[in-house]
Amino acid sequence: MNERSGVGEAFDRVRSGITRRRLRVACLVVLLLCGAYLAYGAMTGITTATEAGVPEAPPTENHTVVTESAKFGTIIAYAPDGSVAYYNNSHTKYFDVDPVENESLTVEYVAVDTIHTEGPNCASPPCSRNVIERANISTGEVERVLTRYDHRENAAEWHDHVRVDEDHVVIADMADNQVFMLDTETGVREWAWNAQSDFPVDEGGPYPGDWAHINDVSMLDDGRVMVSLRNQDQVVFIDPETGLDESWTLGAEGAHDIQYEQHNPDYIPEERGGPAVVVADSENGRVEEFQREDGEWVRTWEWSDDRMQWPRDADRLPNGNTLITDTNGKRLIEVNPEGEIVWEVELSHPYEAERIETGDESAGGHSAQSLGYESRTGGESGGGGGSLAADAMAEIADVVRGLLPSRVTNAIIYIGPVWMGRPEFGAASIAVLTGLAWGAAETRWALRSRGIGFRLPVYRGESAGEGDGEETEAE
Ligand SMILES: [Ca+2]
Ligand SMILES: [Ca+2]
Ligand SMILES: [Ca+2]
Repeated sequence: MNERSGVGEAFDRVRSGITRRRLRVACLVVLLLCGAYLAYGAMTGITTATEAGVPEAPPTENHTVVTESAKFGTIIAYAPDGSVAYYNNSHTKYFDVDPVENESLTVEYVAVDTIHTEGPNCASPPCSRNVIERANISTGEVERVLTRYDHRENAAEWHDHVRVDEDHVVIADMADNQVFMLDTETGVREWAWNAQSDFPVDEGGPYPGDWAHINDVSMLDDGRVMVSLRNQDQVVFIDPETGLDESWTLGAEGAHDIQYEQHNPDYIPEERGGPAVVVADSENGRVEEFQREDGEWVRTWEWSDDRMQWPRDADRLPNGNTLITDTNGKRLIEVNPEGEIVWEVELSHPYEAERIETGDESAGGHSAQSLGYESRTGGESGGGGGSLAADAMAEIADVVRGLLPSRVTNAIIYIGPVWMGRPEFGAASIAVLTGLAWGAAETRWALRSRGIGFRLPVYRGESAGEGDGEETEAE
């Protein structure tokens, strides 16, 4: 008996030794393959950190300008033939960009510099220096319009502004949860609306750190002011005289089926088929449009494909198409009413785009309803980049994206390497999961060899009392 069981134990040991070795080799091979794939991505991926890395765009009518902000900031303008007409990366981040009226090749933008050294305008770094500047994309000439320092870096950026006239701008001021009109000559604030006067501080983001995250402001032709409170998931309408008009509010706190941490809503008035709002529904990974019907907002259009990840701008163009920045999908696309991508350029992390000579944002565009737009969601974008491996990695990325909360996926891509697209995200996911599984297996083997088993906190049978005998071991 003893001899037999000794042989049996030896056999088990050999068998488990082979199994372990095979598992180790398999894990190592998977990690090496993922590493090779990621290294290839690092070498061949697009990065717009330098002008030389910016890809050409397909030809289109008019100039296209786009800003970027993440690890580095850029403003890039494409000529109609698709060549890069202008490039600048001297600020830390670039956000809003608007055409300048009556100057077809000049744009006005908001950019931010992070100040790391103590100075007269920054007592305890890091601080933010928000600037408004104008750039002539044909001559390259840059003119500073306004500089404003803020005492902190986090959630102190200006993400949008509107020019009212030659001496006045309206600012979306994230640091103080307000929008205000500023006389750029005198520096005097002439009007302000603060979100704290209408919204409870226990809703939205953490107060006072990044509570409302006001990321967009628009001046409507009828005199109202439209404001995007990202962290409240709401687009609100303000009458400068009487304040918030709650009956017009689009979305609700936490109502993520309507919109989830949206960016860049554009208002389309009645004379162009509205009232409607076209908006980037960022955390839901889609762009959408709502039409005002009988005092309610009704969704009339939504668009996404399997690549779209954290879009942050959507402009309805006068030609009927929609220009979309897909930040973590790393591209700028133009979609037609049938839902087809008709123009596309790869970028590192686009924030906002303008097709200049077509008016600011959706100024010349008509509503999705009046243009007969067809909704489309979850369509194929053409895989990960053509190759079989890229397509397979992109498929795996989609599975992982489906399992993780969108905010987690977006945070990983935002802080991840700039070349990390959808296929690379898939490869990195496999590597992390393999590493975790391997680590867990090694830990378990090491404990077992020391005679330490471990129990799951769930036991089969009716009694879990001591001496019951049946141990459920973690497998
Ligand atoms: Ca603007
Ligand atoms: Ca827009
Ligand atoms: Ca835009």
